[in-house]
Amino acid sequence: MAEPDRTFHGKSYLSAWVSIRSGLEPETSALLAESGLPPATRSSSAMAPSRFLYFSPLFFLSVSLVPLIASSSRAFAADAQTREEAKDTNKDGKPDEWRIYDGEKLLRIERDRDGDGRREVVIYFKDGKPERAEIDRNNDGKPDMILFYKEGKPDRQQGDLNFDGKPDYWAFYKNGIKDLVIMDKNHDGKPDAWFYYKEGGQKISAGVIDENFDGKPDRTVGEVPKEETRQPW
Ligand SMILES: [Ca+2]
Ligand SMILES: [Ca+2]
Ligand SMILES: [Ca+2]
Ligand SMILES: [Ca+2]
Repeated sequence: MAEPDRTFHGKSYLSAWVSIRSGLEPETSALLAESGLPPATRSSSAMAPSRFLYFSPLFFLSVSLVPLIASSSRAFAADAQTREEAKDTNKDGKPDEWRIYDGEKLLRIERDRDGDGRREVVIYFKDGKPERAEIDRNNDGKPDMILFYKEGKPDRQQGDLNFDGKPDYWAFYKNGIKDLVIMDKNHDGKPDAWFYYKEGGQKISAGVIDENFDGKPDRTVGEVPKEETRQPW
């Protein structure tokens, strides 16, 4: 078996994943908590023996980023119909979570997770279930990570890890559990890495990597599902 690719923009995969993960984990956990699912793995598995663990903590857990939707629907917070309830969930005396209702109907939850006054997480609800979650990880006012729910469970996600406005990360879920991550590591718009998750969505069981970005896979590790045809959207 070939050694897995251990570099990612000059960093080892491990350190790259760790830094990506640490950026995403709070959001991921929060979003999954909203959906009623357990938080994403907080993997200590980087210490474990399998060589695939280089990837496994990783990736990115569960949320996803998306630039595309620079939407900002927050604007209609001021609708006459809506009301906002503020909460101080971390008990520091300042509100950090807001629930916006239309009458009794929950429209969205907004969060300021770092206490800077900006609400970087917005979770949209429909019929009482989360429908979409957006995160602005670099505080530029535009979401760069988005998680779509289906029937209240995570369904797919898309993200812009390098904040260039173009998606480079996609994740797919089955029954609310992540089972495939596709990445565009060199940010040229073409996917070049695929990671398949084991049942449970916490460990990677197989990966395919196009290391020189010529569109042809150079490295395959583990057993890739035969019928896999999913592509970034
Ligand atoms: Ca904030
Ligand atoms: Ca952003
Ligand atoms: Ca990008
Ligand atoms: Ca690429």
